[in-house]
Amino acid sequence: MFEQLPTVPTSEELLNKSFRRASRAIDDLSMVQNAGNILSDNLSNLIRKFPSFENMPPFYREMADIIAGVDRIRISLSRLGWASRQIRLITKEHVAKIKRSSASDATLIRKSAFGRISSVMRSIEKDLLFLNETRNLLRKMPTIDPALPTILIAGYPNVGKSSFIVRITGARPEIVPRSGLRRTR
Ligand SMILES: Nc1nc2c(ncn2[C@@H]2O[C@H](COP(=O)(O)OP(=O)(O)OP(=O)(O)O)[C@@H](O)[C@H]2O)c(=O)[nH]1
Ligand SMILES: [Mg+2]
Repeated sequence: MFEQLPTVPTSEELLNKSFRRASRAIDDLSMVQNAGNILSDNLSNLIRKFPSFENMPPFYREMADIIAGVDRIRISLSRLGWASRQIRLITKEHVAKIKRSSASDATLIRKSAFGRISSVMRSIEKDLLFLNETRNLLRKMPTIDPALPTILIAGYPNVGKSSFIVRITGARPEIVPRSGLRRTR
């Protein structure tokens, strides 16, 4: 379910990548356009890679809710969407300004665009970090096929759950004798 989630880059990584690529452009106008497009596209792609919690089986939605909080994930994703749209607007606005300006002013306008884009990216820094942590946790979740019956073995520590699974299946879980008073796992 969550195995395909890509790593979520940091604000700085995204900014470095887009400004580095933009610096190869032939003029200020293309620099602004390239940096803006790369960033807003990267952000919308990230949002799309996260699954829709509405339509997923309840097992996964509840696991995600326990692990990270579905509402918190939704809020962070919507802030990424806001940032993507904001960067698109800044880009459009500054590209229009450059078209109307002289070559010497173009560089100043480009710098102002980069400054505003950077501050938008800084404002979603925590959301990107949170989504990356969430992604790392979600990827470790067990995959369960809803088409197959699922059996859950639950019980107090050290009562023989793993031993039972060994007897009835080919699985090899860890079996260790333990005092009932000490919870190590
Ligand atoms: N006497 C006796 N010991 C058992 C039985 N089943 C398991 N044990 C022993 O009890 C200990 C704990 O067994 P586990 O299968 O690891 O128990 P568990 O419920 O998986 O334990 P946790 O995973 O720590 O919660 C091991 O030393 C087993 O050898 C049983 O039927 N009789
Ligand atoms: Mg066990």
